[in-house]
Amino acid sequence: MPVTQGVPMKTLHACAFAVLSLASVAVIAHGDEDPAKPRRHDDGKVEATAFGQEGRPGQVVRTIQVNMADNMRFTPSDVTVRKGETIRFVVHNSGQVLHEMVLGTTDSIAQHAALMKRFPKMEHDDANMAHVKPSQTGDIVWQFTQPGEFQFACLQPGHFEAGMVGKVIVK
Ligand SMILES: [Cu+2]
Repeated sequence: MPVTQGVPMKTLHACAFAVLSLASVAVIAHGDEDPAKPRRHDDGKVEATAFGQEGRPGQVVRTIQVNMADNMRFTPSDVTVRKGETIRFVVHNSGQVLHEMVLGTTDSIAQHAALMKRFPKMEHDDANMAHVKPSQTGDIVWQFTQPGEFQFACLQPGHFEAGMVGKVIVK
């Protein structure tokens, strides 16, 4: 993991600051990750957020299949879970272009979308997102620890603006 002044480049803000402060920072083009490679869970790296935290694969209680398509829609675009549940989202891309599912709060998604607009090649890969190439499937294991209404969105250029956004209600 790239480190800037001792701060893991993990959060959106740290990431943005790193991009702003290090002109020469090596950025991995969005979508270069191998979606077939499962993310390795590391309890030591789990960070609590306002919309929950990376889930433990062994605690998954439910799998939710989500499809992403070139009409800039998620299906379903609305999911409801219970507080505390660890969900595995199995995210399929049935389109011809790269799509991604990024979980967040309404604010964090809007901020992230604005950053992606400014820095389209910004490295961004975290437990709350899955970048999925055409015809492939990725996954996100997430524990919803907070009640409320959250979002998932595709932050590929233009996709969020075209309405590629969904809602998670945590009861
Ligand atoms: Cu998309």
